[in-house]
Amino acid sequence: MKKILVIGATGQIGSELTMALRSTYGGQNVVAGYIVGAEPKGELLESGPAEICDVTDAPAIDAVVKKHGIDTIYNLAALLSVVAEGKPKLAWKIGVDGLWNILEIARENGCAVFTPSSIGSFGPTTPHVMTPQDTIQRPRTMYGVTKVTTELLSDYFFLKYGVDTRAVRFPGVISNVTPPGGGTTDYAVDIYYYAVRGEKFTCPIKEGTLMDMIYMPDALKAAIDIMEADPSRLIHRNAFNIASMSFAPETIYASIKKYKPDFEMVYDVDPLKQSIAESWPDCMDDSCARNEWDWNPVYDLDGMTRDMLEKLPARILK
Ligand code: AKB
Repeated sequence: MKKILVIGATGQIGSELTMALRSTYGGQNVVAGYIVGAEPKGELLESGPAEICDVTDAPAIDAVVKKHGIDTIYNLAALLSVVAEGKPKLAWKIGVDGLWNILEIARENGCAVFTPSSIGSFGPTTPHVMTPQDTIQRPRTMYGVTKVTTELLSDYFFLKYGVDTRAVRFPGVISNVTPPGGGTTDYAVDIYYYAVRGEKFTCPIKEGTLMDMIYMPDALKAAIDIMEADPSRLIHRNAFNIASMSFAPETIYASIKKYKPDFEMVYDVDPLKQSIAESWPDCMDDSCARNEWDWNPVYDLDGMTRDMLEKLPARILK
C-alpha cells in the first residue's frame, strides 16, 4: 500500500484529493500536509494524519516523510495565476524553490512525486486550437514561468536521478467544495455560486474567450491514475495535457440557464484576467494522455452543471 503525503492538503484541489486518496489507499496511509493558518477541519482532520508542511521548509518536510515512511508526494503548493502576478517573487519561492526541496527529499527518500502543471504553462505564441502535447511554451505570466520550470525540473530529476516524477497540465478546475483563490478560471466556479444564490453574475472574462476546464471528480481521477500508470507505457512524464471540456462564458451561462431560466449574467471585463485568458489555449489535444495511460474524462459541461446545481445549495444555503 502506498504511503502518501499531500502538500497543500487544505487548498482547492488538495482538500478533495486527500479525501479521494484516503478512500483509495486508507485514511492512515495519506498524510494531509498544511501550512499554519490553513489547518484541516472536519472530515479532513478526522479521517487521517495531518502535519505542518511548508514547502519552503525542507528539513521539516524531510522529517514528516521519514516519520510516516512516505513513498509518494503530491505537491500542490502554488500561487494561482492572478495572485502570482501581484507576488512574483513569492510565486517563484513556493513554486520553484519549494519544488526543488520536494525533489531533493524525494531523491533521498525514494519517493514518487506529482507536481501539477497547468494550461498556464502555455503562452501567446503557443498554437491555441488543439494545443499539442509538445509545443511552444513561452508564457508571459509568473505563474506560467513557474509551471514551465516545474515541468523541466521534474523531468530533469527523473532523467538524471531516476525520481519517479509524473504530472498533468490541469485546465481550470471547477468544484462545489473548496473555492479556488486567485486564478483566471475562477469565474467558472463563481458563476455557480451566484446562480445558486439567485444573484446576477458579473463576468470578468470577455464573451467568446475559450479556455479548457475540468470538473473536480475528473481532475482527481487524473491525479490518481497518472501515479498508478504503468511506467513502461509512458513516453511523456511532465506534464500531460488533459482535456475534458472547453467553453466561453456565454456557453457556461447557457448551460446554467437550462436549469435556472431566471439567472442573469453581465460582463465587466478585468484586463489582467482577460490578457491571461487570451494567452492560454482554446482547447488542448490530450491524445498522449489517452494513449499512454488511458485518460478518459466522465463529465461534459451539462453533466457538470447538473451536479454543481444539485450539490452546491446544501453547502452554501444555510
Ligand atoms: C488559474 O486560473 O490560475 C488556474 C489554472 C488554470 O491553473 N485555475
